[in-house]
Amino acid sequence: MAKLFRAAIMGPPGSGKGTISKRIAQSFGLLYLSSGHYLRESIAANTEAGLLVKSYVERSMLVPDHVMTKLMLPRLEQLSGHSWLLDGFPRTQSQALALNNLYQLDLVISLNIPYETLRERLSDRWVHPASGRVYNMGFNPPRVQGKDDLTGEPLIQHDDDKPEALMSRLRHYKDVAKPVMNLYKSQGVLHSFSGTDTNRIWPYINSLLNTKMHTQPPDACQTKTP
Ligand code: G5P
Ligand code: MG
Repeated sequence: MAKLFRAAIMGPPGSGKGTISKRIAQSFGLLYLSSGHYLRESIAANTEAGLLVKSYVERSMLVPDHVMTKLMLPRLEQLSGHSWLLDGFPRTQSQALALNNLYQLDLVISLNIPYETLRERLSDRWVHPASGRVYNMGFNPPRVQGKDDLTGEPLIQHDDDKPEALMSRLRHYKDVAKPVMNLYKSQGVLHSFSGTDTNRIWPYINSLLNTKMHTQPPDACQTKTP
């Protein structure tokens, strides 16, 4: 049986985690688990836990660690015989340590995207507040302008996606992500990719995965796109 492969992708809001994860899942057959997706599912279920989650996600604030680990870890335990890719989890040191107690990751991809690029992408972002579904007017617009695809309800733009708030969120992301990146760097599994365009970063990630999944060398390096 082929060796199981466990990976995670990290990056600030709007950095392309979801877009790249879908390509990885499709090309390499990894199961893809997105923290944002499970959070939105929990919001849609309208339970007490969902309402709590909503109060954080609506303000683009991090959901508390104990809620996140309870949401993600049992799902992984059900997938013990599978290879997988995590998108958006772990995001804090405490989440990374909780995951690390259960699984040693083979690869962590970190997306390093310039602030100006993120600002442009996120300032074009519209959200369906009840479900947390996100649209981008340039890249993935709703079918009807200003309306959610599933419910037809109006979309809104977050105050947090305005430039001043965005800057502080991105700074916060960096602070919180640093110890997580240090952990994976010390384990030799962290690979960082820099660039402004997902389609230009993708071939480098694709080729790294081809190497890792077929040979799994124990060494680590920092991969930079030009
Ligand atoms: P999410 O759902 O993980 P975010 O805020 O981290 O949400 P998001 O929006 O999902 O990030 P992404 O997945 O990094 O962004 O990027 P994406 O969706 O692929 O691309 C962003 C947009 O840019 C898309 O519209 C895409 O089409 C477009 N795009 C991609 N590439 C390009 C390109 O090359 N060019 C152009 N022009 N456009 C492009 O988390 C949501 C919330 O849940 C909570 C937090 O509150 C978070 O805010 N949360 C957690 N809280 C605590 N701990 C965790 N582990 C949490 N995980 C989620
Ligand atoms: Mg995403």
